[in-house]
Amino acid sequence: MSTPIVSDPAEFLVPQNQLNVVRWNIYFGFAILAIGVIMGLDQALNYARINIFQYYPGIRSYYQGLTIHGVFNVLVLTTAFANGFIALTTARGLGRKLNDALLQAAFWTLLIGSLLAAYAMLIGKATVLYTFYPPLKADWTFYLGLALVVISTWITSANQLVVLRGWRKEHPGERIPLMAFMSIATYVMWDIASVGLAVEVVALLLPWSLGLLPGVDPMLSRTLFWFTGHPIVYFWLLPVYVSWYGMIPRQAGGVLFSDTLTRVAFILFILLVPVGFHHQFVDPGISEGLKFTVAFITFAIFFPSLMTAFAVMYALEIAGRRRGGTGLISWFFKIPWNDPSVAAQVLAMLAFLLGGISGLMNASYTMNMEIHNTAFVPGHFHLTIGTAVALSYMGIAYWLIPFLEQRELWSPRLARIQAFLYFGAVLIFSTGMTAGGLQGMPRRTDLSDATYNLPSWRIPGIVTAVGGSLMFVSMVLFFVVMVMTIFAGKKNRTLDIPFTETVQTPPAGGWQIQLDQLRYWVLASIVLVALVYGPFIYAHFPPNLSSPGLQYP
Ligand code: HAS
Ligand code: CU
Repeated sequence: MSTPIVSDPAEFLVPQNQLNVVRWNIYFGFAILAIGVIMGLDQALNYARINIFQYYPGIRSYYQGLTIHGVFNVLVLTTAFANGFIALTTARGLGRKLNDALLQAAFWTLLIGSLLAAYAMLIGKATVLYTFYPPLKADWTFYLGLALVVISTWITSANQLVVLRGWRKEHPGERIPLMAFMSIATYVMWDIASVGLAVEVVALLLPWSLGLLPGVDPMLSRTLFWFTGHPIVYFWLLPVYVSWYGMIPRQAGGVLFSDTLTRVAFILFILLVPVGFHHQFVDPGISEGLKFTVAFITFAIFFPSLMTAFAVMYALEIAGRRRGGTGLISWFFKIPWNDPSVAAQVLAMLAFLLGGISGLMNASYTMNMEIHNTAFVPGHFHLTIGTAVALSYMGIAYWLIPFLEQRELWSPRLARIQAFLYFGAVLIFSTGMTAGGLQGMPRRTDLSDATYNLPSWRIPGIVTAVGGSLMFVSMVLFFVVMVMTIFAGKKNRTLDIPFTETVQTPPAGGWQIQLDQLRYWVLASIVLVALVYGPFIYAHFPPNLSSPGLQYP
């Protein structure tokens, strides 16, 4: 006997007006992705020293294109997708409608913020890359825009907590349904993690760009940025984990074996927020002891993903065996590979195995000395955010857009081809980047115009460009399938969210019920944050606001 992971398995329907807001979040995110992807083609070709940005209307430099690529793909798309998708999974998980005003407010805040940032980047007044390290200076509209994007996530989080409170009143003593637990834990983690970025932007960069502060403190700003900049990758990843745990087992025909393990994995992400210093292993002004400690916490944050790998693989194995798979690995070929939603997401998982390995390499202090600021790093993150997350978004879209439109997916075959093409392409692309990075090929460098080059970068550069171009072709196919589904998909009014079942109901007593007390985990996380970041902030206070700004033309 297995148990659904939502409160109201048969009956609850999210109201249509709320589904509309979810839909606009998702469509806005994908529209932004389309622009980001066009910029990406230039970045990939640049590694083969082919320069095409001058054919892009309004784009003046490689760096301007790179800024748009980064900000659109990893800051705007991810937030829009999470705000829409996780609002939906929270409502469906708890079997309750969301708060209309908060849902609307989150969408408009995100939209206005994104447009402000887009405006600054497009007019060439914010060529600062997605990490916007000062003393590189952007127009105030860029910083204000990003602040609004972050605020939209807080509004979404508030919405979840309001709905959860209502649910708890009506279900005293009950365990939070797993799908809602995962969704809420994702935003609770992010609420803690986003504080660094918020302080950096609102207290330092925005007033500086408005001329209210005399200068900026690059060291402090970078540290505040990376306080958020590491856990932000889990804000991108965890909505996908909601799908991998909460939907894929069902879609593949399997079942999730442990409710408790799933909750513990999400809680570990809340606990282990303060690892951002692993992006600053080469920065001066941070003690070796602190770097060493953070290297260890980074290895610890490997575990929730290893737990996920184990749990999801087992769910897939159950599915494969139910479908007649036998032996050690043949079950793997029995899962429904012809379902593009499953295929895209399982391919995304396979890429994440490689992305995880390269993450471990980055996190290893001595290895980091070798690869930091080289193409190895984008080689790593195009397997993680660029595939584990992005290809999963596409896989989710292959049921979500039909669900939102109540139409069938247009050409599942093309969608399948798209997923496999993307997977193959990204493997080529990342191989080029990783191999080049090991030879010192730099990241974030306009190589087509650089006066220096090494012969050993030539082949990796070409491989990167070929892989990136194929990724671009695959993305075009994705958008074709999406647009055709919206306008020409066959009407079908019976579709629902595919939610998983677990082998057992979550225990109603014992230590497991403490897992739902999110406040304990938040408190523990804050203590750890204070221990890791407290000494640094204390030593760097008051900020040294003496650095003048630099503006890239
Ligand atoms: Fe990272 C840099 C370390 C995960 C994204 N990372 C970046 C940057 C980005 C990024 C964007 O320690 C660049 C930032 C910049 O612009 O400078 N990263 C890690 C570690 C992990 C990790 C230890 N990263 C991610 C994720 C990202 C992401 C997730 C986006 C979503 N990363 C680093 C470090 C740097 C870094 C350093 C700084 C480098 C530098 O010097 O600049 C870990 O969380 C990874 C854990 C993952 C696993 C894999 C689990 C596998 C699963 C799939 C299972 C497969 C199945 C299929 C079920 C342990 C869950 C089954 C089928 C079969 C039969 C096999
Ligand atoms: Cu990191």
